[in-house]
Amino acid sequence: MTTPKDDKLATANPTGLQPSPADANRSEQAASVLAQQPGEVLTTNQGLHISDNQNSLRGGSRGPTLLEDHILREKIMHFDHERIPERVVHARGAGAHGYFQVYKSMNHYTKAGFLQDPEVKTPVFVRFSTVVGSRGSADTVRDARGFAVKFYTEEGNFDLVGNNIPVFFIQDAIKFPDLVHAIKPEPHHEIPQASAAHDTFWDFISLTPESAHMIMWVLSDRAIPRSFSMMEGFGVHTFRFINESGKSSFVKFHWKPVLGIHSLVWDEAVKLAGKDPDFHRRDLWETINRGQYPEWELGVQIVHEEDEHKFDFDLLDATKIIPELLVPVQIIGKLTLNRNPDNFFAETEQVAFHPGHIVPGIDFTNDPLLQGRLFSYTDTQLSRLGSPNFHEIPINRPIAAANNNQRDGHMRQTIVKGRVSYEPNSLGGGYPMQQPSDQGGFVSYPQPMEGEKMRVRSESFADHFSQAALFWRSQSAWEKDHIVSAFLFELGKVEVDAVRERMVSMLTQIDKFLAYRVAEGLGMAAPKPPSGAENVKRTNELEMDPSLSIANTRKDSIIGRKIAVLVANNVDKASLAVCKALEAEDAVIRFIAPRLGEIKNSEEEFIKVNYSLPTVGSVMFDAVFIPGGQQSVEALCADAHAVLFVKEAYKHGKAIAAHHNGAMLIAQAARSAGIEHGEFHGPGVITLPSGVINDSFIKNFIGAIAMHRFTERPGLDAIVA
Ligand code: HDD
Repeated sequence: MTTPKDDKLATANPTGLQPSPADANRSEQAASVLAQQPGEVLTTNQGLHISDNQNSLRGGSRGPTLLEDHILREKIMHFDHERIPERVVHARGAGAHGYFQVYKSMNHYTKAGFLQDPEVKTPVFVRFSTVVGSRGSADTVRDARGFAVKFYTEEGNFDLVGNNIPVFFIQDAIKFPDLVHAIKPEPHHEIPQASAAHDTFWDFISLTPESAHMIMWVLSDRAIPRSFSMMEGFGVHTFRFINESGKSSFVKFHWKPVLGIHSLVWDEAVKLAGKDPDFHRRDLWETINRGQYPEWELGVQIVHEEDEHKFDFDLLDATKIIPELLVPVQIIGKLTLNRNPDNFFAETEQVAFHPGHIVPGIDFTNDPLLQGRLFSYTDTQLSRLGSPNFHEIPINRPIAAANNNQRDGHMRQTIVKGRVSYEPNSLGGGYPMQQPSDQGGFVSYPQPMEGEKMRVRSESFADHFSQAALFWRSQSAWEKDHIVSAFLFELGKVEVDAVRERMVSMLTQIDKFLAYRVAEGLGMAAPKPPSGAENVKRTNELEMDPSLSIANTRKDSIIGRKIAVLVANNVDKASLAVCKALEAEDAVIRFIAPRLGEIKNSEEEFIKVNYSLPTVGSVMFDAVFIPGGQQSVEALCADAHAVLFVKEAYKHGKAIAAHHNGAMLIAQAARSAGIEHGEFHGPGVITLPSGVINDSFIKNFIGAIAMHRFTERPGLDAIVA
């Protein structure tokens, strides 16, 4: 993680409210008005000073409000129109500013300017999102997460509009409206919100075998990330890199989180939706404010043009990955998010991404999903942001100069001087004029085209199950358990038997045992897989790929991990040495007590309580520490919230540590869980019954937090938390 200090961007910051260098013609006066902080005097939109903002204009103190009240009418009118249409998908999101730096020049593969010079910091704005829910839905629902990055490069904006899952549900964009209609709330009663667990979605999926691979990812823990900064991102499609001499290679983009990939478990996700529906947004906001800047490394998988057909799947098929075992990911740079938006609406809500925003050196392929997206994104901004001038909204402006003859339209900001708004012209000296390709002007990659016009899916897109099966085989035992449970939840909510049956039948083509477990859990008999289905192992015959399992992620850091310290009056001061040690590793300490306010430690010093027990839950934290102190621990043992806190932390496999008689609370929680000898034990439960806090205790606790979760504890299934 980087520290808050430096970060002078090589280029001007385009996304603050300062005027962008791109807008040479923009009126200085308008820019300074835009840039104003809230002023001292309250005014109307026309600048009239307001003397009374408490009372509307009436005829007499008890008389009717007068239509004449222009101040009232202006204020209410503006309020009435505050909301703009939410995004048709990805409505709920959170954004942040930052920068990207390449590690070494990529000129061998691409001429893209921002991928050449390791000294250059390219400003970025990133928006993370859920896909299905409305703007007000909860963060922790089961869903793919959007991971959209706008690079403000010197050659124009490049938008990498990806997800945290490397494949998609469908192969052709013409199916997108059907997919979205199926997964959104059902149209007759608008139920359910932000959830795929209903008939129409599974009806569609069960009739759309190309979705099998994506479904496996969405039902895995990837779809309930612990944090935006602990999830991967993917460009999904195969793109092209083009170098200076015009040579093209295929490229897949990856974002690898520096903190590793970590997820919630379903029970946490469900509880968080109530305890803290803004869990991911808050986490992003707070980590940036603390200066623990989230980071991802940019990786690329490069396939030479001549190798296009060496795989037994099609690179143009967005339901397929290129397994990392077949083409390793080269790490080429780093993205750092270091500034929160000043205003959610102006920046996060109004940012407009588009996979068609590319720069010289990057180009499209014929992926039919990507091709359809190229139409959709500009089009949607017209109704969402209300005008073809959405590129003039500060967050969307390129830092590269934007000069053309597009004019007018709703909400036009730029005041272009002169009489010329056409090309070619002589009256304007010929400007702005085209730039020849050998001087940097964009030309599309001259890919040869052939064939007749037809509505057809290529035969090379026909295998829908090999990679779904590869994903399943690559999962650890506990990940497989979580996937099965997810199917049982999702399909358990389906009301039409035939839909469930078709889904189980689809699963037989992925893995017979998976289908059997799901069928059994749903109280059905698993059908036999179609003949030959089980012999299919294609994708160049890999048995598994370790990069597909989050069990293999790094587990050596506790940066940004939130540690709940359960305390009450007379907590032992010496125990609290643990807090300092964890803070030194950049973990976040929060004191939680039965009530808000302050408590006193054993030496009569005050400790400010961060949260009261009834307002939080262990689901909001990564680990629990219970310091010693007879009176403190007795108060916690008598508090049902504290007991539940520890019980849930144990159930969810979190690190739990206790000093001295702090262990009494662990025993109390175990008893409440019906554990016979009143002991929670197993990996990740660390106690120090006597003696002072020592290095080995701290080291064990830190190691346990970094592990993220212990799935092998005894008796977990039996504990109801
Ligand atoms: Fe999309 C938004 C990602 C397929 C049409 N999409 C949107 C966002 C992300 C993605 C991250 C939110 C951007 C933001 O934060 O503002 N979409 C994807 C990925 C896809 C994909 C990774 C498959 C690989 N999308 C896709 C298709 C279509 C769309 C096939 C239509 C044919 N997507 C849209 C949209 C949205 C959008 C309707 C809604 C809001 C917006 O564009 O600006 O145009």
